[in-house]
Amino acid sequence: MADDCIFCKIANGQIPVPLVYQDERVAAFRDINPQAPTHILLVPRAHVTGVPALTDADGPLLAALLTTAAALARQEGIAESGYRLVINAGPDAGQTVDHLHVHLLGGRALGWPPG
Ligand code: DGP
Repeated sequence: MADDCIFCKIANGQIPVPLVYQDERVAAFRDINPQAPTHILLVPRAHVTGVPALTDADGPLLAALLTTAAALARQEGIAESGYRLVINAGPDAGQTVDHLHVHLLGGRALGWPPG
């Protein structure tokens, strides 16, 4: 856990944000600035700065993030209508929090290409 990381604090309960899911590896909570009717962030509970920091050893963590996203999409009722998973990496992609996070977006038609 990184002392100055907001997502570490949320994922580990130091900042009281309602979690929509948690287990030993993954936590999920609603985005503070939702871009769609469903906008959930899934994060590892351990601090990982982002995609560029991933290694082969993170395979099980990535599988857990994606399967949890699929389960939450079913729970949100958007599995059939469709949804998008987004991981922003670096400034051009608009990454603002340096803790790996998967955006789960759905509940409306999402444009392509993204802005
Ligand atoms: P990104 O641009 O991919 O780094 O997305 C970061 C997202 O995190 C952004 O959509 C807003 C969200 N966010 C930032 N701070 C907080 C917070 O304190 N609580 C919650 N729930 N979401 C946050």
